[in-house]
Amino acid sequence: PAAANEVQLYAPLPPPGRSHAQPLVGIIMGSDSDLPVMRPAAAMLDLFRVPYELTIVSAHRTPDRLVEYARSAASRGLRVVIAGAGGAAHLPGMVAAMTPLPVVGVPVKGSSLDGVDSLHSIVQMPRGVPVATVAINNGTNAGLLAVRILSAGVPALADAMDEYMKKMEAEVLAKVDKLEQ
Ligand code: RP5
Repeated sequence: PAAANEVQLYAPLPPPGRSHAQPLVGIIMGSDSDLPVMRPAAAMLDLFRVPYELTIVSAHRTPDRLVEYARSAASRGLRVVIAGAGGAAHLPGMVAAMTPLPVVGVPVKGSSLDGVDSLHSIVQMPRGVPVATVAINNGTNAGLLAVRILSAGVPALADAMDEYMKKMEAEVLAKVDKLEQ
């Protein structure tokens, strides 16, 4: 029989971008202006049928909400948190400081400094408090990384990731063929 988490992971696909019954991944961002960067993370979770929740938590504008979110994340059943922020991007690091869950950080490019400010704010965590930081504006990779983290205990999800990688390889090889014709 399938493990409970496999059943849950492969539940019928809900409408994209909507919260699910028991989210396994929490996608949070500092502002609604981060949405265009963070929606691709949700799209990847939709693709792999991983239930998630998506909301705004600002480290600076809603500090009490940040504490409540991070402290309750694990007990609410989340297994991974994806946190995106721009500028003085303290959200991913502060979440990582208050939960034992793996945290994936997404540096969001703001209107100045090309997103390097966000990247440095997120990637330069002190020893002992890791944040797995993806490239600037790469919400897609944050979603894929969350799927990979979850797939460590779920063979069906690992198989789905393998399939995704093979498809990606085939797409590139088709381009090579076309170019070399
Ligand atoms: C950060 O400040 C947010 O994550 C966002 O990237 C940036 C700007 O926020 P807004 O002024 O657009 O709300 O906290």
